[in-house]
Amino acid sequence: MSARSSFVVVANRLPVDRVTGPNGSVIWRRSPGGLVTAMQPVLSSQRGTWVGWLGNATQHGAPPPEPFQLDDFRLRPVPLTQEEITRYYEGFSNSSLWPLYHDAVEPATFKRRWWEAYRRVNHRFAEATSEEAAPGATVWVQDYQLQLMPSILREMRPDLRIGFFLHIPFPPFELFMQLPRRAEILRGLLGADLVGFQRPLGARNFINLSKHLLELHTHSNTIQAEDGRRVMADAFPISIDVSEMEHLAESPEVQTRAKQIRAELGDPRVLLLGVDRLDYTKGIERRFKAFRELLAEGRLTVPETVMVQVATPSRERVEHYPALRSKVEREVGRINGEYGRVGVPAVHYLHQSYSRTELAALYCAADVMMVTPLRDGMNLVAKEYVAARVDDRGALVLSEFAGAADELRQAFTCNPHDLDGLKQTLLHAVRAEEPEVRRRMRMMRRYLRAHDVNRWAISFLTALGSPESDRP
Ligand code: GDG
Repeated sequence: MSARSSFVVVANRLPVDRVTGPNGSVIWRRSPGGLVTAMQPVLSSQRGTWVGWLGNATQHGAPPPEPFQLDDFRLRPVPLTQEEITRYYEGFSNSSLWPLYHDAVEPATFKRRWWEAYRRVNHRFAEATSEEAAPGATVWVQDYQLQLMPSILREMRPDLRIGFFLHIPFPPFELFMQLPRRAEILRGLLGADLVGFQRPLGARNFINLSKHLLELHTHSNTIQAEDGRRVMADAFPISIDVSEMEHLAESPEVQTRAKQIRAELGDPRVLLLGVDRLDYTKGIERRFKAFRELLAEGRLTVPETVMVQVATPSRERVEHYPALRSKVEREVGRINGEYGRVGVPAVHYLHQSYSRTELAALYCAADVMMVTPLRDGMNLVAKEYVAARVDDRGALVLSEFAGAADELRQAFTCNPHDLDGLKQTLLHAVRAEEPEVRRRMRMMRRYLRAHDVNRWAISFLTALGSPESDRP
């Protein structure tokens, strides 16, 4: 048995990317991201361990990778077979749970063989965690792929303090009830001491389901589980590393690049920007439709206005995603065909991944940021845009259906299902006078600086009653 940790993070993915070193050797590099930034101080001070899958990066048929050290914490890989990737990850996680938890904006698919793989993989994650966790350790489980893990782990290790955080929305009763194995999922989550959600509504839905589906006694935000334990459910809105984004945005490299981007786009009067994973929950199609109608009505014109849409490749082997890509690309072709000119497209569509620096430069260059998901747990892009606007400029158009709308209250909020309303909001943001834009941005920046991802981690661990929350 290894030297065991008093703090263990468990997530579907390990926070590393595979790069090829000299002579073709494999090197693991820390991948950027808010979650690892938030966990880093606790993981370092507690000699912590992160348990997760290495992604498709491992060689098929190779022996399971050994745990290894990265910076100052330990990584414990959990291997998945190709069949498990198909059934647990692409199947139950991303074709059943993901659409259902996002208001079924695309229909969820259920296959019985997916469930068996989901259960098996959750069990494997629990076993690996049990081996890594010291007596009385705190374990923090992340997200919808691992909802059975808290109860499996509790069965194996009743001494542990277990927290669970759901990054995506938790659906209302009517939707959750469609889920085959709904009671097992709920019991899985109730294995935790604390179940965290992005919004208060998610916590309420969870408490309501515990009461009506499992007939458990609930009081305020606690639930009495079947074994008599008290489980707490509450909202902990996640955030970003605000100062990292501010520093990036202030750097001469990003400032120069932002100017260059605007120049390359022909110095438009209004630059509209969207940055999303290419996912049907993000409302990319609605956004294009609103833009096309505004151009058709002459309320926006090219080249005074141009739109840049970064659509990062995502889940290309999962149902609905290839079809979404085709629809989006057809729409871009249509808009450019009708409203572009030689050398001046109306929409610059980029189906690529970019560096953090390039993203920051895009944020700094954009006059209007469009974040219009049909449903989103939080949406970190909205928060990154605000953090990047160190000049207090830029208007954020934000869907009410993103968790971020609870906090970024000075955004230009919209209902993306209401196309006329969306067009109206977009125009409002484009035409807003500078003092109004600055006032809104200043207030959102002030809020965000006081609510960064560090505070998120500390408040969750404090509510969990974990000694790890007493860190500097
Ligand atoms: C889930 C929930 C919740 C995007 N393109 C590139 C790139 N990104 C980065 C963004 C941002 C992140 O990816 C996307 O985060 P979101 O929050 O917008 O969305 P999901 O991926 O759906 O995340 C969501 C989140 O979990 C956290 O709890 O907010 O609701 O769905 O950070 O900047 N990063 C780089 N290149 C790209 O091309 N480097």
